[in-house]
Amino acid sequence: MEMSIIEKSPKHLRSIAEKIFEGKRISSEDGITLYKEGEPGFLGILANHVRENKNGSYVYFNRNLHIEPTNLCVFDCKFCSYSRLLKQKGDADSWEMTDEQILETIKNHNQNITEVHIVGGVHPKMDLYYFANLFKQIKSFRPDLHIKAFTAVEVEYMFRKAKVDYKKGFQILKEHGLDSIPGGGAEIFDTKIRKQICEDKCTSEQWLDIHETAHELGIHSNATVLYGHIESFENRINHMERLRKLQDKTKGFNCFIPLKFRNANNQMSHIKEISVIEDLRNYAISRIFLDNIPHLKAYWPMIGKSTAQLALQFGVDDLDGTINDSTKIYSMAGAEDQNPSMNTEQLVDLIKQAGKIPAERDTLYNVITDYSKEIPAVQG
Ligand code: V47
Ligand code: SF4
Repeated sequence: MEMSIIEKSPKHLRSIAEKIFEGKRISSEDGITLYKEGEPGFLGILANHVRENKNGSYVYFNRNLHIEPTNLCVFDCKFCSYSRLLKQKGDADSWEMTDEQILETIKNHNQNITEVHIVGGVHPKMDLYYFANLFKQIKSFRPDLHIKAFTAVEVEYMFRKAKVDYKKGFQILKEHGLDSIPGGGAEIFDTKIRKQICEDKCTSEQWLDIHETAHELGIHSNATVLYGHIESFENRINHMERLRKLQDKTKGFNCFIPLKFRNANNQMSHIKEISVIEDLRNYAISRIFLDNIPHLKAYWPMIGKSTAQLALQFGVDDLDGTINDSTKIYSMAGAEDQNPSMNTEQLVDLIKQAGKIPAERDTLYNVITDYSKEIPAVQG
């Protein structure tokens, strides 16, 4: 069956498939050909081959808590449904958490979480020393809790305001407890597209420089792409090519997360969302192209649980976490699930139904529970 799909493909597609089966890197041109011509069945076989080599049949997840300190933002990204401009401060749908509220949220949360993920709008008062102090307080009562915080966009603003360079800024945050940074804010690196969808925030070069500096200091990170709006296949491949090049140098990216553009309640609502088939093809090509990034994540609060489950056949090996608070980024952008939450039992079932092996991980992919080896008491 597998061979027949590959064998009956045109010669130029078969030669790309051969490279992949031989463990060779595909070129940007190959990547564009796959986007233009690769059928889902063909791409699924190749992506699954790559994921089996890297991660076997494991599908990873973690127990995490998302905190979004504010949705007030100095920037005005056209695709963003979540942020509110400063003039909307005080409106019913804008919020600002105090440091006490953030600390209380963590203290009151289920103690078996291993990670807190802190991202939000870029508040005009966003202060490096304030957050450094907050991290210190978090670590004082949960020293083992991994703090994954601030996209490159937030970091660029915060360090610029504090008048420190990226290295110094990260050194300060790290000393106070920052462990890693998430992958947001990358959007699309192409300058022309970036200008149309998010012209006022950090540039692509700054995003890449910030991640490079973090990696040099031993701070791991993730990378994202925002796809399915006005970008071309060439733009997507160019985006991944720049990430692949940086990863060759630093090896600091843990995971790649394609983020599907959702069109509700934003300035790009006139753009139609792409199909699930296109999502699956995109996961597969990302897995094949980014041969040096160990993991590929389907972020289920954004894409939905069913598509995330399907994506496990298209190279995905990570489903983020058992989010049982509410991240609002996607519910406000039109995701089906308005209160995204899944407990461990539901996540484990979803993975098993897809014929894969669930594994709870920490942020750095050390396995905490391998579900092929034991049946632990399931906790919520
Ligand atoms: O940078 C905003 C995206 C990102 C929309 O590192 C949208 O583990 C689709 O990066 N449609 C922030 N996407 C979230 C993010 C993230 C999420 C989960 C895990 C990790 C990780 C990172 O959300 C933004 C932007 O690309 N976004 N609006 C929208 N309408
Ligand atoms: Fe602000 Fe981030 Fe929304 Fe852009 S995507 S407007 S930086 S919250």
